[in-house]
Amino acid sequence: MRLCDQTIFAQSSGRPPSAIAIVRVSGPQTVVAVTALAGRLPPPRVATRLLLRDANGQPIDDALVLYFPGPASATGEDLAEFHVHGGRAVLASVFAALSAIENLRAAEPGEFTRRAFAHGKLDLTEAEGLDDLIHADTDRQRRQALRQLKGLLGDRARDWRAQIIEAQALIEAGIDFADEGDVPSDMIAPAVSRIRTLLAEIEGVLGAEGRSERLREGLVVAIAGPPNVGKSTLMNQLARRDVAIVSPQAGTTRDIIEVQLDLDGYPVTVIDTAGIRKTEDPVEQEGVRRARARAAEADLVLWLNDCDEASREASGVPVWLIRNKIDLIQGNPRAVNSGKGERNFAISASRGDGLAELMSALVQHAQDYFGTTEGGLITRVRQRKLLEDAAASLQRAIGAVSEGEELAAEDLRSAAHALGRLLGQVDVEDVLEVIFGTFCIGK
Ligand SMILES: Nc1nc2c(ncn2[C@@H]2O[C@H](COP(=O)(O)OP(=O)(O)OP(=O)(O)O)[C@@H](O)[C@H]2O)c(=O)[nH]1
Ligand SMILES: [Mg+2]
Repeated sequence: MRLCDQTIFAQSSGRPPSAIAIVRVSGPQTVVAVTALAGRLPPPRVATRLLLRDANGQPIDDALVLYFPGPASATGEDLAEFHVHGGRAVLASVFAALSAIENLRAAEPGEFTRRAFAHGKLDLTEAEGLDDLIHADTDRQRRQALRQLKGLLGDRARDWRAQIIEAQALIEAGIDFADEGDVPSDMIAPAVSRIRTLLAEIEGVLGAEGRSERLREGLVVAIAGPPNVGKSTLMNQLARRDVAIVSPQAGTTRDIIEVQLDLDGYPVTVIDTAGIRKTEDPVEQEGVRRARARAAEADLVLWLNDCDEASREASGVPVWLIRNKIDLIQGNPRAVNSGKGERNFAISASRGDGLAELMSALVQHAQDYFGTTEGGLITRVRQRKLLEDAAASLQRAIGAVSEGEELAAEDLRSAAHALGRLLGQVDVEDVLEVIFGTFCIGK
C-alpha cells in the first residue's frame, strides 16, 4: 500500500488539557471518518457544530467540524478538522473512534506536512521554514522562519535551476551542431555568460553573512570555573529564576543545567556546569568531565573566579574572565581589559553589582555573533551544502567549456541536480526521513 493510500489522524493542537483541541484527519477515508463520527458531512469549508458519537452511538463531545475536500486543502488530500474540548478523555475517545475505522491510523511526526510536500503544496525549503516557525522561540527566529516559509530561497533556487537547464540545452544543441562540423560559438557564448551571472548570484547568497543558520541554533554560553565561585548564582540571575541549587558547599552542581534566554530577540542558551577541580568522588568526576566537554563546545565561556584567583583553563572558545564576589572586597575592584580579545568583568552575582554591564555585553556579543541575518536566505547546513555543490559545478562548467561541451553539459546537469535536491524535487527519500522526522506529531 502506498503511503498516501492510508488515512491519518492526529491532534494538531497543544498538550491536553486545554480549552479546545484540534484533531486533523487526512486521506482518502476522510469522508468516511467524518460521517462515522459526526453523522453527516458538513458543507466544505464551513465550520459546523455537530455531536460526535462513537461506534456504539454513545456521544463523545459537541464539536466544530470542518471539511476541506482535496486538492484544495493543506495536505492536498481530503482533510477534516474536529475542534473538540481539550480533555484527555475526550481526545482518547475521539482517537479510539477514529482508530476503529478501517484504514485509519495515527500519523507519524510531520506526516501531514510530508503529504503536503508530496502533493506539491510546498517545497522542501518551505517545509523546513514551517518546522522552524513552529519551533521559533524568539521574534528574530520567527521572522527568519517566515521568510523561509514564504519560499524566498525556494523561488530563487527554482529560477536558477530553470536557467541552468536552459543553458544546458543551449550547450547540448551546440554539441549536436558540432557533429555536423559546425561549432556555433555564438550559441555557447551566451550560455557561458548566463552561467557566470548565475554563479555570481548563488555566491552572493552563500556569502550573505552566512549566519542565518546560527539564528536557528542559537548562541551557547557556558558558565564554568572552579567550585563554589558562584556559577549557579550567576545562572539564576541571568535566568531571573531559581534554576540551579546554590550552596556554600563546593561541588554542588554536577549535572549540566540549561536555560533558554531571549536576549533582544536572539536565542541564547546558558549552561551552568560543575565546578572544575580534581576530585575523588566518581559522580563529581563525571560532572567535571561533562563541564569541560560542554565548555569546549560552547560559543562563549564565562569563566568565573573568586576575586582572589586569576587562573583559568585554556580552551579553544572565546573566554570572558569574570571576578565574582566583589562585595567581599574593600573598595570594589574595577574590571581591567587585557586587550587580547578577552574581556574582564567584576561582579557580585548575589548582590547584583556589575550584572547590567555583563548583560549588555552579552547582548552586544549576540548582535555581533548573529550579524544582520535579515538578508540571509540560508538557514540550514543542508541548504548551504547543496548551494555550494551547485556553485562548484557551475564553476567547473565554465572551465570545461573550452575543453569540450560534453563536459560542461555534465557539470550543468550536476548543478541542476543539486538545486533539485535543495527543493526536494530529486533524490528526496534519504532527506525526507531526516527532515520530517524532527516535526511534531499532528503537523
Ligand atoms: N558574598 C558573595 N557570595 C556569593 C556571591 N555569589 C555566590 N555567592 C555564594 O557562594 C556560594 C557558592 O555559590 P554557588 O552559586 O553555589 O557556586 P557554584 O560555583 O555554582 O558552586 P558549585 O556548583 O559547587 O561548583 C554560595 O554560598 C553563594 O551564596 C557573591 O557575589 N558574593
Ligand atoms: Mg553550582
